Amino acid sequence: MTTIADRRSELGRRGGGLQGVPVVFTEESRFVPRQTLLAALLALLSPSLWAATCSVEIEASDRIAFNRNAIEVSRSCREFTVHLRHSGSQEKTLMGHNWVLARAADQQAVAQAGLVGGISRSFIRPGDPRVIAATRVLGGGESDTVTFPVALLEEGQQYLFFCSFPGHSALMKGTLRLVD
Ligand SMILES: [Cu+2]
Repeated sequence: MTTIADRRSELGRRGGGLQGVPVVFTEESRFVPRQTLLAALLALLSPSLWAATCSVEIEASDRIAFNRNAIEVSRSCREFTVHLRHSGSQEKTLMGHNWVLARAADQQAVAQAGLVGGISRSFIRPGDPRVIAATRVLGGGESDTVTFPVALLEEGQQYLFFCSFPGHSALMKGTLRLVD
């Protein structure tokens, strides 16, 4: 996590400031001029210095549902991370959930192909090239995370995320799209 102090020291290292306000920080420096502090705060507010949120938390429970039906991925992200949590208490063999990403046009075929591998392969056919990203199947109380390069997403393409546990994808799915 980047703190104001980190930003300040970075500005100090660059030796620059906003609008010609000199920014000089040394280890001994105890006194921060008000102007300098203002410059640092303005820098923090500048949109270009804010990294987009390149991750999302998604949850499922003992019901056949995700807690969201849409995910937006900023084009400015190099990678995107999905944190999946199963907040229920049922065994994964009864009410398992995973998070799988594929093109919308491939979604049903990917779910179908995944049935063959069974739960030991998290209902994903090993090596299925249509799977862009997938977590393992979780039971109650478990979590998993998957990260994928945003470069895998094509402009104008439609994507769906879904749970490939048998019978779940009709209810457990949503859209994923690129945004600015
Ligand atoms: Cu599920």
